[in-house]
Amino acid sequence: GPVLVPILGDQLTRTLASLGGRTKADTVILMMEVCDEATYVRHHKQKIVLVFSAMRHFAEELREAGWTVDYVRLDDPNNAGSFTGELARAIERHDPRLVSVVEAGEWRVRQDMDQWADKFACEVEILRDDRFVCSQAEFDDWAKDRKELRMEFFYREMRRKTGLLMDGNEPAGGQWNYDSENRKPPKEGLAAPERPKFEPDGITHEVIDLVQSRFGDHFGSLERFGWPVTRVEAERAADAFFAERIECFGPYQDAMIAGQDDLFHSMLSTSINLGLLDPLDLCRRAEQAYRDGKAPLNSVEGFIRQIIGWREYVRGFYFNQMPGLAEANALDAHRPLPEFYWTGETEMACLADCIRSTRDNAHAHHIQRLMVLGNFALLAGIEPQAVEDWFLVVYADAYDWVELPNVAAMILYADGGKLASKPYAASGNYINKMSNYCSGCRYKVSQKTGEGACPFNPLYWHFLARHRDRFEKNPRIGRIYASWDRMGEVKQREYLESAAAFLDTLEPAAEGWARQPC
Ligand code: FAD
Ligand code: DLZ
Ligand code: SF4
Repeated sequence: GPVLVPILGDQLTRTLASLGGRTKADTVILMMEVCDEATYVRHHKQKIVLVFSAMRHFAEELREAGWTVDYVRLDDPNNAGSFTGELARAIERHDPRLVSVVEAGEWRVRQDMDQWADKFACEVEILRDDRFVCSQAEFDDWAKDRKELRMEFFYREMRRKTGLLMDGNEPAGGQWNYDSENRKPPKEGLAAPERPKFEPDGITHEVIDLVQSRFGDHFGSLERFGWPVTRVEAERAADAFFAERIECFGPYQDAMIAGQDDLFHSMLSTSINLGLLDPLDLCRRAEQAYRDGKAPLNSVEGFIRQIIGWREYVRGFYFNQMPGLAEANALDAHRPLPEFYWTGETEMACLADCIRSTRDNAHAHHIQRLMVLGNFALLAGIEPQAVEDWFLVVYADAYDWVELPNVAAMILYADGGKLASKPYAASGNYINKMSNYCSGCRYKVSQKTGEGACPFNPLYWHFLARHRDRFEKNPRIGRIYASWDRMGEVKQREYLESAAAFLDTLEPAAEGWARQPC
């Protein structure tokens, strides 16, 4: 029989390791739309449309290039509903001599995949996903003798390994990291050029109808669907970023403006994570823009750091820390997720705008995820698993390997500080400095306690006070407790009571938003 090559929904790459060295006459590519993947959490409707449409387009592209593709649709009456079930059926159909597959990106799927060799009579090979710069062995080796894992040191290794932004042995410009230049608050009237939106074609429309009818009650709106669904479209999105937005990407990376959902961000994560764009390629293009004098070093370094730094780092961290990471709850947080994360109905203007963008676009940019949506969940002590489910559901770029480290470790400190040296806790002051949200809010950011005070203010001190034992000795935030002590008991009590009163008003989310049996 032939070689059977299953390609998963986030492996839409023409140079995928499992296709290397294969001949078209001797290979059957298997692609599977399965209910398990569409519902292991109840993904935002745009995410399912994106993945199915990109899969269908990729299958077409492969067929046009002469490959044989066996494509199983979700509405196939015999669809077994899972990768393992569909592989079993495909093995019966094709009687392959070998199944060759690239390792899955999610722990959950890898567990199933590891059973395949025992389950099936034919040989099964699982190949490393070489679309990442750093292999797992390399990451584990880097991590093994370190008490603390820090992105910055890992990142320097990746710079040396790839040669990106290196002048010999030295970092370009003399510094490794230009983050201190990337914190400009938004100035009055700041506006970014619009990113290209890709009108749904026939294939996408068909998928939209399917998703409306099968997953119509999932979170999120489909009206503004405009994600790239092919490599060609994704390249156009990248071209637009390099031509129009990279210059301001760095300086305004942490800025937020009500109603401006993309600002100067690349908006390329969905395409990178699906495999439509090669991350290293994008980094080389960014470096070229700097070398040609078309983009400043702080923008280019920032962009490259997000990709070969953060993206590679969280990937390595995920497999290094699983399965424990999914259960971690170092701060012992047990409050249920508030209902407003799903409905957007809150009088906090910052949260309402971030949730609105999330619903309309299946996207929010980094600082919205980190310092608004994440910061609130941290301060309010929301249970990590509920927050993780929410982040996995709502973003079109969300896969467990990238979502979980960002949520559990980066924003919630649920790993007890293995990934980040301090919790990203902040009061309303930070949001006010970096956005224009507060001027349109019912709450007063300058008011510290009492009715009408910005809830982030008392929540911030409530968080620090309840975790004093843990954070007092932290060299990066320990000193804050001196300010707390200087306040005196009356002021402290006002903070704690204001926070408690606010927390009492939070309506817990109804069951079933994130998970429901298929
Ligand atoms: P840009 O700002 O233009 O950045 C360029 C690229 O760098 C991104 O496309 C992405 O590939 C990479 N990148 C940047 N930051 C990170 C990071 N922290 N981790 C990994 N890659 C990064 N990103 C996801 O792809 N999927 C997720 O599920 C996801 N969940 C997140 C949850 C939280 C709580 C936080 C704080 C961040 C999360 N991120 C996630 C990272 C980041 O927010 C998104 O990658 C980014 O907003 C995507 O938009 P962009 O392409 O315009 O990014
Ligand atoms: C996200 C997703 C969805 C919604 N549906 C499918 C699918 O039907 N078939 C498929 O191959 N992949 C899908 N994906 C992406 C997978 O969840 C992703 O490839 C794995 O989780 C990676 O381990
Ligand atoms: Fe958010 Fe507080 Fe500002 Fe309102 S006042 S927008 S709640 S930070």
